[in-house]
Amino acid sequence: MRSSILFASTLWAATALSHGNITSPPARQPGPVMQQVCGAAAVSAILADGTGPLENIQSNGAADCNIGLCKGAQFEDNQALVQAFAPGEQVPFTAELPIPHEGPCNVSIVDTATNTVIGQPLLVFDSYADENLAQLPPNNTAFSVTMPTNLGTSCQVPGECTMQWFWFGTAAQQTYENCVDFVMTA
Ligand SMILES: *[C@@H]1O[C@H](CO)[C@@H](O)[C@H](O)[C@H]1NC(C)=O
Ligand SMILES: *[C@@H]1O[C@H](CO)[C@@H](O)[C@H](O)[C@H]1NC(C)=O
Ligand SMILES: *[C@@H]1O[C@H](CO)[C@@H](O)[C@H](O)[C@H]1NC(C)=O
Ligand SMILES: [Cu+2]
Repeated sequence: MRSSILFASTLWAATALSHGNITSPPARQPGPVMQQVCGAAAVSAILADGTGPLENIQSNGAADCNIGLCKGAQFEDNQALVQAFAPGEQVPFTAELPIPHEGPCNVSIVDTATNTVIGQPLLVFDSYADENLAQLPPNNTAFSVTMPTNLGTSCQVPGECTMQWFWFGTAAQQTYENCVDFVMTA
């Protein structure tokens, strides 16, 4: 009995804490504007665990709050984090995956006004964060993307585009997102 209670609480801790996020480049954080748009509970959920899935984040239901884009984190709270990348530049990423969940992952450029992907994804893992492997491949936590050379005048204004890391743990049914705000330099 005691051991099953212990087991259950260990499981609970495992599902409640620490799943994964991007550690570099700097990615969007929650802030006061997110609190206005999505409510205090959504901000608290991210502050409680910055590696948790979207499914742990409760929206206030407002039309302007989209937890599915950057976990609801707002550009206005993150203007100091905007990166500048050149066409063709290789951008290295690091991620932490304290609790891996096997599933697809990708990095794509998203038009923030419409929440649509621009062009092709920059990187695709058909199988990412596979907890059944003895060790995760090194490219799960250190990878790089090549910035496209065909964006034209898109993504030159801060906030227009964001680079979103997206991972879905298939069995866990958990979705992870982080957004790196950037501008393309000419
Ligand atoms: C990643 O999670 C950690 C631990 O909760 C948090 O301190 C950090 O701000 C998170 N980073 C991002 C970009 O979400
Ligand atoms: C990224 O992966 C998710 C999960 O499989 C998928 O829903 C989404 O369409 C993918 N994005 C792109 C741009 O391929
Ligand atoms: C990551 O590394 C694994 C193992 O070496 C390889 O099979 C896979 O193609 C790599 N994926 C990407 C997106 O680079
Ligand atoms: Cu998880």
